[in-house]
Formats: sequence, structure tokens, C-alpha cells
Amino acid sequence: MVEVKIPRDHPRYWSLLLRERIVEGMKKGVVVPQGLIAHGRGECFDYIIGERTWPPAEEAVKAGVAAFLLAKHPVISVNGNTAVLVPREIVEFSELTGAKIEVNLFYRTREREEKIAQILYEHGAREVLGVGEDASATIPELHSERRRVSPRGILVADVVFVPLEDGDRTEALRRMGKTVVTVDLNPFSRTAQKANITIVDNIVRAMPLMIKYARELREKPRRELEKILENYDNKKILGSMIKIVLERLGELAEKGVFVDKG
Ligand code: PTJ
Repeated sequence: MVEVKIPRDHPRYWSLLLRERIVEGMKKGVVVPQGLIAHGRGECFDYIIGERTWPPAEEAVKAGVAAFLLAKHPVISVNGNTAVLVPREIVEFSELTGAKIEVNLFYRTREREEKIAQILYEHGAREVLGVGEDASATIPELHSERRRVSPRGILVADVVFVPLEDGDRTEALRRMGKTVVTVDLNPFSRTAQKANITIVDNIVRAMPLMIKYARELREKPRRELEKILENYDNKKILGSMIKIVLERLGELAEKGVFVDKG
């Protein structure tokens, strides 16, 4: 295996490091080749938004966390890319919110399910659903392997966190009456457009922020969390993120550089 050493002073150090992590994940059979394509698409949008968390994304994080804390059966759905990028954070967020963790794959094989569960157990997960026989229920009208879910997890969940998701499943989960929270760097994707709460940010920045807000908001009365959700408007948040993309592209077109407002 070729080991790539990225110099710390490389201007794109963090981005390259994440890329290597995804590639390593693919070599180990955790990430699928299609996951590399998905990551590249994410990188492109991250580049445009300046690889930082913008206020509308932070607002969406707050609403997503409130939804999780108010939920009766919250579930975090984990795929190959997510398992490689933020395994520790997934486990910590599940501990803080009482959410179950479920492996749910587009390209499902028993081997990948087990490898992903293993990573999560290594990072402290107490239980990982959706592996082998446990994925015995099905989401109606969905034809990809993602239709297979755990009867103790996604099937009965009222709120589901589906980061880096494909559009079909988000729509199917919405039709089942579930609240869908997602992280997706592409504000134009079907998942971003169809979810109830869309965090347009890189999952490696969004998850630590979700953990921070989970710590903070779980101390608050229910009424305060309900208010956060009542005042939340996903269309407005998505619109604000798209305006940020437009403004930054406008700056680049006019001045030849992105103007970093910090
Ligand atoms: O592990 P599996 O078998 O479940 O397959 C996982 C992939 C990601 C291959 C599968 O779900 C897929 O094909 O997804 P899509 O339809 O390519 O959607 C992934 C979305 O995630 C795209 O809109 C990307 O822009 C976005 N994305 C990629 N990397 C990141 C991201 N969003 C936030 N943070 C990232 N690091």
C-alpha cells in the first residue's frame, strides 16, 4: 500500500488528509468506489463555501439537535463514508441524545455491514443495529438495498439523521412520516431539498458542532427546544446557503479571488 505523507504546511492539508482517509477506507473495503465520487463532489462544494461553517448551517445544526433531543426514537444512519470520517463523533452524539446507531448502506454487503459496525464498536458504540438478520424490515417503495432496515431502528424511528444520503431514501423516509435531518455539502441535492433540516456543511465540521449543541441544549427545558423547531424554516436556510455560494462566486468573478470575511 502506498503511504502518502502530506506536509503539514500544505495549504490544503486538511482537505488532503480527509481524502487520504476516504481512500484508506476504500482499500479496507469500508468505503465503496462510488464513495470517492461522492467525496469529490463534497470537496467541490466545500471549496466554494470556503471550507467553513456558515451561520445558516449552525442554525440548522441547532434545529437538528433540538429535533433529536425531543424525539421518542431518534436513529443515526451510518454509511461507509460517515463511518470513516466521523466514527467517534457519531458514538458521542448518540450517547448525548440517546439515539440508536444503525448501519444503512446503498451498496449493501454483509462484509461491509460488519466492518462498519466494527469501526463503531471500536469507537465505543454499545449497540449497532442494521447488521445481518437485524436488517429484516423494509422501507416501502424503495428499491435500493437501503430499503432494508432494523425493526428496532429506522423502521420505528420518528427522527432520523441521514448524512451523505441519496435522494430516494430521504423522500421515502419523509413519506413514512419521519423527520429527516441531513448533512450535505451540496445545497442543490435532492436530499438537501427534501429533508426537514439540512445542514450544508462538511460532516467533519458539522458533527463536533452537533456534539457541542447537544451538550448545551440537553440542559434546556423542552419548551425551549420546541421553540427552536417552531421558528426553523429549512427553505430559508437553504436559500441563505445558496446566496452564500452566489456571493462567493460573484466575488471570484469580479475580483479574481474569494474575499474571506473570516
Ligand atoms: O456506503 P454506502 O454504500 O451507503 O454508499 C455511500 C454513498 C455516499 C456512496 C452513497 O450514499 C451515494 O452515492 O451518495 P450520493 O448520492 O453521492 O450523495 C452524497 C452527498 O454527500 C453528495 O451530495 C455530496 O456532495 C455530499 N458529501 C460528500 N462528502 C461530504 C458530503 N457532505 C458533507 N460532508 C462531506 N464530507
